[in-house]
Formats: sequence, structure tokens, C-alpha cells
Amino acid sequence: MLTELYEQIYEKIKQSNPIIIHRHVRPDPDALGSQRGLAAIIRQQFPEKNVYTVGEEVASLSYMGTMDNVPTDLYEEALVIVVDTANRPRIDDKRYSKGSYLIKIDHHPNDDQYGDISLVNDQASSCSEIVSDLSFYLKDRFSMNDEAARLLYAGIVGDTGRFLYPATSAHTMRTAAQLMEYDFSASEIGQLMNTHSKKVAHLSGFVLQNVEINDLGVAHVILTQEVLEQFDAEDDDTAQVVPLPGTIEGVICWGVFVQQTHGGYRCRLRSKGPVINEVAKRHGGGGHPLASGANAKDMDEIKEIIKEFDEAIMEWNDA
Ligand SMILES: [Mn+2]
Repeated sequence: MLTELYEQIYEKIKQSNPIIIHRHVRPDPDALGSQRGLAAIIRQQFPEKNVYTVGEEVASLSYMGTMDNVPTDLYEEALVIVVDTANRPRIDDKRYSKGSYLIKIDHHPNDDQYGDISLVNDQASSCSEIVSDLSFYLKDRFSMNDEAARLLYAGIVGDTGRFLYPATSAHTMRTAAQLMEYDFSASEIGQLMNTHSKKVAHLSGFVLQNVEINDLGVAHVILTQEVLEQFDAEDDDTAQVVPLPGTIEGVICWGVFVQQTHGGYRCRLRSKGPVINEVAKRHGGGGHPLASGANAKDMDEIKEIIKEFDEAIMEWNDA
């Protein structure tokens, strides 16, 4: 039962000091929102506790706050909470394992079970929705506040593509509405998240012009190092162009393949129906049923992935 886990997590937080919160590498708004939103709730509820958030900074998401420097010896006594991270290899800052107790809070399929307590709700739109659930369930014992509400709202908006993706439930909308009752500007958050740098705007133009779409509805675009250089863009900038092929009529599954500096391609894979995380797993990745990541060593492997997408669509059409 989720509510039993909420109680267990609450008890552990109450007992612990310091508390160090981790999330996944290359964080998105949900990773940062659930990480910093949770920290904001704990800090207000338990002002005597030392709460830290760790991991690499992302300049483009600086409106979601900054990270803390934590000396390693602090881990010895620490409760470590990892949010929004399905697999241990993806946790940012490997010192997470040095804590005295580990809690996992996540919404991805639970392929890698870790943590002394593991709160995994793969029906939730986002990890920020789960942290909101935790607070709204515990009420006065773990109160929501303005800062946390702003961060968690941003996380939900981020992971649902502004309430577009199928993981957006009636409960997601009710949670977002509850968060909006707090004092922050939801519209400002929406605008910030809808604003791209000029280089990403130009890269978006490239993606829309060069995407190839086959008869089955598989779209793909290759972003070589040469293309990235042309737009002065880096691997991280490509996250923002991933939804674009899905906005084109007839596209069901798609991939944005980003050439890496060390060779090989990072594959950002998406679907509007057919389950694709099994495809991702066959190519060194994984993730959500409709949003996954993988790795391809060369163009031949990219072609294989596209072929497997064709098959996934054919099976889905037959079902
Ligand atoms: Mn997430």
C-alpha cells in the first residue's frame, strides 16, 4: 500500500539528520522539481535538519534552484533519498551508496529495485506528483509550501509535456490544481518552460525539416556532431527537440539519434501507443513504455531500432 510507504518514509525523515537528496544524471524539470521540492518541504517542516540536494548543475534550469556542496563524511550518518531515478547507474553523484539509509522514490517501471524503502508508483505522471501525494496525504505533518509547490508544479508540467502525455491522469490534474492554490505564478513557470534558446530554436527547424517518416509512422532524425556544431548545440540541448517529430501528422513512434563525441549514438525514443521500452532494453537502454533512451553503436544499429519500431507498430495495429 502506498499510504503505508508514505508513513514509513515520514517516520524515517523525522528521525534522520542530515538528509541528502539525489536524482538522475542530466536532470529534467521533474528530477529537479521532485528533488528540490522535497527538500523545501523537509526544510520548512523540520528547520533544525540539514537538508542537501546534490548533482550537477544545469544552467538552462537555473530557475529551479542550485545544488549544494556536501562533504563526503556527512554521508556516514545521512538518510539518502533518490528521486526520479529507475536504475542505480543513472544516479547523479555515486556517493548515494555511502549513506546510512537509502530511500527510492520514483515513477518509472521498477526494473532495478534498490533502497531500504522503495516507493515506486508507475501510475504517477511524474516523481513530482508522488512527492505532492506524500505531502497532501501527510497534511500538517509534512506541509506543502509556496516554494515546494512551484517546484513540484514545474516537475509535473515538465514530465507531462504540459498535460499532453497519456500518463496525465485526473489525479495529476487535481494535484496540479492543489499546487496552484499556493503562491507562485503557474503561468510564469509555463512560459519559462516554453522558452528555448535561439540555438535550440534553430536546431528545432533542422529537426522538422530533416525528419524522415515512413509509411508505418516511424519518424527519425539523425543529429551528427557536424549538425550540432552548425547550431553551436550540445547533447543536452537535444532534449528539447525530442517531442517535435510527434507533432507531425501520422507519426506514431520516433527516435532522435544524437551522435556522441566518443562515437556511437544516444537514442531518444518516443511512442504514442506501441510499447517501446523493450526495444530500448535490447539496445542498452530502458525507460517508460512510451518514452525511453538507448544507445546505438553505428548507423546499422539505428536501422535495427527503426525496424523494431516498424514491428512494434504492426503488432500494435493488429492488437
Ligand atoms: Mn520523471
